Amino acid sequence: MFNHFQATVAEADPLISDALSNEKLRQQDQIELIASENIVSRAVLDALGHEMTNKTLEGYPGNRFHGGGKFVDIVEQTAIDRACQLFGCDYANVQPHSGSQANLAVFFLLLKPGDKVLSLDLAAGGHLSHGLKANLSGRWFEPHHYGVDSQTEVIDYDDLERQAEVIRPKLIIAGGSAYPREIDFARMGEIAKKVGAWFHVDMAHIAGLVAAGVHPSPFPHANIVTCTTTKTLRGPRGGLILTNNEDWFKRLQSAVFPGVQGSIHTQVLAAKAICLGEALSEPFKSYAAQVKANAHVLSDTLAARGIRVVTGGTDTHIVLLDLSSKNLTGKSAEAVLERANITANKNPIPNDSTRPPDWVGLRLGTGAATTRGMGKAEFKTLGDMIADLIESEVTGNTEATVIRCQARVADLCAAFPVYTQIKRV
Ligand code: DSN
Repeated sequence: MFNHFQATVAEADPLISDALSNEKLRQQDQIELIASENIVSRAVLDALGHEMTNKTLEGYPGNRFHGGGKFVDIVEQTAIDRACQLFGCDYANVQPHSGSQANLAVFFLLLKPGDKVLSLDLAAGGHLSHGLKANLSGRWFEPHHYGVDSQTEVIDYDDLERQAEVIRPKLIIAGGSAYPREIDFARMGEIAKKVGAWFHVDMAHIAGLVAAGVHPSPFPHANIVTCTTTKTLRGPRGGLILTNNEDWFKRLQSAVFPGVQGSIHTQVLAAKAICLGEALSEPFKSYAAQVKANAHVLSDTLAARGIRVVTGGTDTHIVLLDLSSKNLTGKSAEAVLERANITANKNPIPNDSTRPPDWVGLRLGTGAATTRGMGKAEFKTLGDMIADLIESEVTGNTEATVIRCQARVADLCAAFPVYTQIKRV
């Protein structure tokens, strides 16, 4: 007889069980180069599947709307303390269900509908939750965007300053999803101060690099900082909000709950606490340094093979390719890489089309494959394979290259397994 407490997914729901098993195999068999992905530790995975998921709680540690929260209080307080220690700030809210929710809470805290926001243009590497017209942030507030210099493709801070002086935004946002270079947080903080704006840094992609000290910190320049715990921080899906402003923090607590969220994802808080603890460790510092070193190798290899790297390189885990001179779209490059079991994503580059199928950018990131243990030699191999695959797509003669790369990827995946070796039936 079916036992609610004992039946495994395979017994309870074969359809979903198959999808889960196949996803696990996919992760073992493909090399993940999507810049927003990573591979969490076994400890983080265990926490995500823990019975703590059954607990409903609203409010904050020691001040809840439901009983029975004493163990979740330990988890949440630990996550808060570790986040503050890791990023060198005084206050952290660890409850946001995602980076976009964290950003929404910041908007709710600091803005009134119709207020002006100045953020990085999406095609220049910004994020949809920073004022894209199709997103609530762009509908309820007045979005303005700064871009990058047409030659260097790096943020033109003088131009940003001129724009800020004319627009007089209430909030200036730094950060995004596909900006591969270090951001001058000090300069942006000065510009915000000069025009009377608050300065918000969304460090979602680079949080792990900041945590490890291999990328400058937004503190003390930013008034408020958000991030996901997912990407280079290598934790569960979710967000954080950090600040040094005590007055704001009290209001921020209510901006998150009940402002934009209800009850917390208790088991995710446990996973966040674990990943933040991991990020405080020495091995994580070495990991983050390797992520950057691998990105340099990947970028240099592709550039040497005649593929244009946006901004001419990278200071982070992101390598953004411009395929326009190859007459290829990011979509077609993504597809040929996937046939060879290398996963990446099409992305806009500065001044790209607004239509995703026409984008000429391909975004690569080194976070996940570095977690598997791949180093410079493997990223040189990957760079050469990607160049070969792109060239084969240009000539329209992909078959032999795809087959050769599939074999090489299989060797690499076997040499750098994820979790334990997966049993195949
Ligand atoms: N913003 C999306 C990305 O960077 O891929 C998801 O986090």
